[in-house]
Amino acid sequence: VGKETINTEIVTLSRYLSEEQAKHPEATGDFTLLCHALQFSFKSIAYYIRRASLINLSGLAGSSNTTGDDQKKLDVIGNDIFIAAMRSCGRVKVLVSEENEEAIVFDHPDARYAVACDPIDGSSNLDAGVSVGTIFGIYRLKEGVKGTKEDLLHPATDLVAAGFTMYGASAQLVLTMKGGAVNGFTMDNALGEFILTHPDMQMPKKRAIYSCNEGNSKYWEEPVKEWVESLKQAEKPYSARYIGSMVADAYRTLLYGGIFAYPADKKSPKGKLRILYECGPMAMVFENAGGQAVDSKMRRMVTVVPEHIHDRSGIFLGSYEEVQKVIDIHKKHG
Ligand code: AHM
Ligand code: MG
Repeated sequence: VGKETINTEIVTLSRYLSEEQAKHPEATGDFTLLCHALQFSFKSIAYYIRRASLINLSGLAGSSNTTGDDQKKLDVIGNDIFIAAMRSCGRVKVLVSEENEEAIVFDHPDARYAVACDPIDGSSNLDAGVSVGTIFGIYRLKEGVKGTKEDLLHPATDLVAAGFTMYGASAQLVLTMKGGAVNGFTMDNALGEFILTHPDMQMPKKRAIYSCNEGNSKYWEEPVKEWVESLKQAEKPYSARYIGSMVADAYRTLLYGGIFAYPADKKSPKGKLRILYECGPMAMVFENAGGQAVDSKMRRMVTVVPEHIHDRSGIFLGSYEEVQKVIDIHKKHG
């Protein structure tokens, strides 16, 4: 009879965090606590998204977010869950969320961290059951700072940790620390734990897949047009894959290789995606997994400093060689 082999040495996210903390004798445990609060918010958001159609959360909440997009009920709930988790862990002083125009400052005098997040990215896809996710970046505050939104106006090279979740067939968590590996966890619903299923993710150096909203091509600058055309005219033409949900497009790109792009264009000269809680954290993940990420000026995305907390940028991220092609074509155009 089929004897199931049971792995009794599972690495849960909690175990992983404890082991990481143990590697740093100077650590106070604050960061670990903050990550536990993050984990709880991911689990809750995943749960509510699954339940959404059942408990009739889909539909408009009747308010708009900072950019005037229609705000869905789940956006509001996801944001509230995230804010509550960050406040209650007591380790976060400032929080910037896509859903709040102003930074949220918590009254925790000893807190040493600042967090940027998009609680439910890709939410326009929610009612169609397409994968959405949470993107986050964590900064350690400089000694003695008061805690204001200016404390987040730093490049992603200053992030101590970053990552994203994708609430798909199962909830996935991709997490990386400064200068460290990229680790992928999968939510085991029966255990209620994120399990380390993709240790030390290294993305393929190249792959013939491109992912962008080609409906915008009319507005693209010449180098971008030339680049996409070259992919389509390649000896073996590239495959197009575009979900329209950054976490899902990025997750596929990380696993299979290829490139995801949302360039700045004539209609949106600053791009669409946000530096602090979309481009920056994703760029850190991709670089740590062996890929590249640049903005529309071909600067390393992780070095770009936002002037305002909700600033946007063009972005190209993916396999090392695929992004290099974009850089080379832009260089040629000067
Ligand atoms: P959101 O933060 O309002 O959800 O918007 C971000 C999303 C990304 O997930 C996705 O990559 C992009 O917007 C899709 O934009 P478009 O519909 O213009 O292709
Ligand atoms: Mg978003």
